[in-house]
Amino acid sequence: MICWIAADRVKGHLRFPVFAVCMMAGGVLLAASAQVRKTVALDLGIGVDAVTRATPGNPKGLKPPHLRKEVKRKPFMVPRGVRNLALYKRATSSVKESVTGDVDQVNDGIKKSGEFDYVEFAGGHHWIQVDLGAVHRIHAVAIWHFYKNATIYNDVIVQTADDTAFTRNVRTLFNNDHDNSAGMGQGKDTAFYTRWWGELVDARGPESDGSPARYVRVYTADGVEGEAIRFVEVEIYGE
Ligand SMILES: [Ca+2]
Ligand SMILES: [Ca+2]
Repeated sequence: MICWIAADRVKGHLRFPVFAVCMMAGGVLLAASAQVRKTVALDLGIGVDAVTRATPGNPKGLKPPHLRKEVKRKPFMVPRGVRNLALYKRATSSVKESVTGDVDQVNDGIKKSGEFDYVEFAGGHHWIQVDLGAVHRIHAVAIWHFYKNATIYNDVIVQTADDTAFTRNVRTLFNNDHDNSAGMGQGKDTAFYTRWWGELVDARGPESDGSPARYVRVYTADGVEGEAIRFVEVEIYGE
């Protein structure tokens, strides 16, 4: 530790110190302040004009046992500067041909839920995938399935990996396949109604500094009443 002390000395006695600066202490304080990053509430861009304000209501059919009670989502805090990295990046899917729409629609920035605002896949358990082009630290994955008519989709699983084929360093961020019907492992996350505010998957990690990812996959099976798989938009927030 390096300190300077400026003082008036009178007859060999220290009369009063004028200032003392301790570089080590200062350095520690600076380092600590650098670790505490300014966070802001994530803005998903879901203003009135951006989404379809669907008629409220819930499907009257089956209610899966792991269905979550709907409550207003708390502000989701992320470091300042975190933005949607998925927009217009390369998107692919597990199907050769969609029933309607194009896979590019999952990251075209359009989150409305009208007649032509989604890509639809035939039954099964399918995925869409976005290549961020490089490894980023991601903090959230936001998903809009078709929501004009509220639906509960089965087996929603969100994973990241280091390669496009998902063979290396596969990590699961979200899995609500409570009965392992998709065969990818039993998930502990809850089922949810599709809504205009989207489903937000937390990727901030234990240190709140995000998760490294390049490839992000979102799996979905058909709805609890047999609804077709329809993706409207997927956003991946990171830096
Ligand atoms: Ca879209
Ligand atoms: Ca299931």
